Amino acid sequence: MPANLTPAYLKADKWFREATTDEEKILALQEMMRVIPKHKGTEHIQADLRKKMSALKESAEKKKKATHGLLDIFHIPKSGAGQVVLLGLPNSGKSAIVAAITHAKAHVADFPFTTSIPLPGIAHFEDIKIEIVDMPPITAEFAPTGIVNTLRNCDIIGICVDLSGNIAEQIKVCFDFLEARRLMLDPNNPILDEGGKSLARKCFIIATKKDSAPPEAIDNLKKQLTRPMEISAISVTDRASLEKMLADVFRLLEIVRVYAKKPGHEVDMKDPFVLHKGSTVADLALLIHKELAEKLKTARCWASPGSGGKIHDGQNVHKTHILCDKDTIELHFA
Ligand SMILES: Nc1nc2c(ncn2[C@@H]2O[C@H](COP(=O)(O)OP(=O)(O)OP(=O)(O)O)[C@@H](O)[C@H]2O)c(=O)[nH]1
Ligand SMILES: [Mg+2]
Repeated sequence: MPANLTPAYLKADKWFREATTDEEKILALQEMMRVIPKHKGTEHIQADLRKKMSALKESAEKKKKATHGLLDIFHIPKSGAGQVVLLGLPNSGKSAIVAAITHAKAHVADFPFTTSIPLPGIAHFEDIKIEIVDMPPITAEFAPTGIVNTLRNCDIIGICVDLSGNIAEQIKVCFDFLEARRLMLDPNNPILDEGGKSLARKCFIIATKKDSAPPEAIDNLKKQLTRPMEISAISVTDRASLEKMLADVFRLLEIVRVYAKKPGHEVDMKDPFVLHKGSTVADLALLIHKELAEKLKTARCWASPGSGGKIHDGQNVHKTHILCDKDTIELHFA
């Protein structure tokens, strides 16, 4: 009986063949097992996939034990309100961004492959911190092995495109790289891990070196995009463009800042709690302390001016109340 393999299966198969780590191969195999047409004609392939999966899981486990305690330079622990990992071709200006908006000692140079390992830095946006990770470059032929892990674990991928260079080539290389590894969000075909979490990441374009690009470069870039994507045009010599890029990142992170107030005390406006958009008063209590959350009785809210004036200052709110950016919340416990 013919197997009649579908385009979705062939895509996952390509992902598997191009994967360079056991973790990535396991993800691709899971996807192949999920999308393979389930009928008699594919039974032998399904059995082969199961065999490959158990061999890979065993090998991954062995490697984990063998390298226990060793540092994985491509594993960048998250810090701050969100993590942006930069992706781009050599010389596209990744390190210059990290050097311009963080205190990290990113090495900027006018020759390719200057950066060889990831380097995180902390940028400040208003009253929160955003982590920006400088990365080694990719080309059509080469990408460092661990780079997919760094990208897979971030909140947002910042695709750096040098506006003064070959825009079409940069878009093609970066999009092909991300699509082949299922790192780009695809609402029509979401890829989830075993826990139901998305394996793809939100991406946006950081269009670099706008000071030395021809005026039509941005329009040219927009024409090259095969799918809609936000663009932040920057130059490291233009502070305002970098501030605007951080504001774009803040919006893309879809988070809210909430200031906690103890009853009878002044509000602490310096160090907000950061939650996902749509979080409630109960989520805030949980973030502050699990045990306290169980004892949460009532809450009062001083809404941010941008929330539409539906809440008056100090109004009692239910624990299911959805928080807005810059709300001040006073929690009362039993
Ligand atoms: N005119 C101008 N030059 C820039 C800008 N950003 C970066 N450059 C220059 O572009 C060159 C490459 O910048 P890098 O930041 O080192 O590029 P990279 O993407 O980190 O390069 P790799 O480490 O090889 O991946 C350097 O000479 C920078 O000075 C910019 O906004 N305007
Ligand atoms: Mg660099």
